[in-house]
Amino acid sequence: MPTFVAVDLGAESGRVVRGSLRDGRLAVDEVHRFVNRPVALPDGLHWDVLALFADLSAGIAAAAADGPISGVGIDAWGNDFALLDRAGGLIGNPWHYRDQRTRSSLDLIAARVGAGEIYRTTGTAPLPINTASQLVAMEDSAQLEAAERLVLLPDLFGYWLTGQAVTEQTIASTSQLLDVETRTWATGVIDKLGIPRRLFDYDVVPPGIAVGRLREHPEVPLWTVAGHDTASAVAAVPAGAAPSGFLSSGTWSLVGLELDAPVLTDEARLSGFSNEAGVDGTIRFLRNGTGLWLLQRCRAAWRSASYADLVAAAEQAPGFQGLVDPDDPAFVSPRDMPAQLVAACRRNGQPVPADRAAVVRCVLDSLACRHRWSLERAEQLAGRRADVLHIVGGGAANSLLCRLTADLTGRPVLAGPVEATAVGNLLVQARAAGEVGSLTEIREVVARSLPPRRYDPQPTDRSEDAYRRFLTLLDSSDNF
Ligand code: LFR
Repeated sequence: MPTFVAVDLGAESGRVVRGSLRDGRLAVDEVHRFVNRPVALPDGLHWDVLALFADLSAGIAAAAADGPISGVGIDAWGNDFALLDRAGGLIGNPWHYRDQRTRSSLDLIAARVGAGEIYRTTGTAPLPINTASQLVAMEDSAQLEAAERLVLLPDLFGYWLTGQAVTEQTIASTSQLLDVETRTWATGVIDKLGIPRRLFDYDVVPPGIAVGRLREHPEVPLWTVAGHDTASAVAAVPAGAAPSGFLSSGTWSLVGLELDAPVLTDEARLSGFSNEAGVDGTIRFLRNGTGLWLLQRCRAAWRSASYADLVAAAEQAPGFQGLVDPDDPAFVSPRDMPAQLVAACRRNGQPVPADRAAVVRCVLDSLACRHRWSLERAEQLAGRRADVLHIVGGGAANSLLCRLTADLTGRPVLAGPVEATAVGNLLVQARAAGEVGSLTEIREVVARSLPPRRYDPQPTDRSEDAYRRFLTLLDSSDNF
């Protein structure tokens, strides 16, 4: 019975998960979970990549001590990267995409390449978190001068595990520097931005190839998987025959449709949609919106409460009172998220949440409204309708969020798997090792092993009225 190990790194936590295939079913168990703690240094906000590497290595060692493993794959959040010097050494501490140094980057990029041109080439919405935005903010820095190669984070960890560095396609597509049609580096864009071309003088490889063997466990191969966590999660959406949309719900809410070809219109760009590279040449046409980050920061501010307790309290609170736009820039990195949410309600003339339960309810109602907006806009832009909406990731365990999203979108929600990212990671390895066939077959294995939970929509006058208020709120801000 082949066993694979997925390393799945999220902005809040990382985990090492083991998966075994037997009779067309996947059994998963978590071997190690650890926190991901960003560190604020005088020059900005960074990821602690050494701590992450130590933790993921400990997880792999624990899995290997338990029995033979047929492979390891690594996925992580997008956009962030490390710079390597000519000896392959790490230069500095990789930055966190929430660091504020990219404030002027979108204007700079538009001036140098043109907002329309870079979108038509890369398919990526202009966001300050993109690798391109980060690199233009670093120009003339000593670090960039010393750098010989750029690796996105899953590839950095793969390099440290095996000594072999690769550039995996799906994670590269979060850079805003990859050509969306050819899936090779967009050298024209890179040149116009004034980013050193040598950083990208490496081939881009697809998910599912052997990278090398683990230095500490020479019998174990490292496979490329869909290195972008969202790509791994969407590969594990248990989609059947009905036309469906997806919501990959975690720190971010990624709402969209899987397509065969990108949508590169100005309208798509102005609505904030990206065309991200998926497994087997698929395109994830999605909008990247703020997600459970809002709740994560509330919980941190309140210290004690568990997510389950917070959501249970919100179930009892009256619904559709104060609404906010989750993508309000005030929520990007606030010191005190609950205070910001209250202030946003007050600023926008909304009912002001009076206690924790009301704050949580405000967050979940607002996210559900945003999910509807994004799904409907994706459908208009792509000219396709989704009859059901799959929710995968941590948010699939949040029954109130799933129910509200069903009610607002008017579509049945199929929730789960919660651990879709790790499952997608494991099954792409299994396919590389010859254990599973097509992407469709991967999804059949998921549906069989971890059947989703269904929420039927029950829209009411109050939910419709809330959505109208949400639209008014969007109209009065400059967020699309
Ligand atoms: C989700 C995700 C999103 C990306 C964001 C920041 O975890 O990877 O796809 O836009 O994190 O990198």
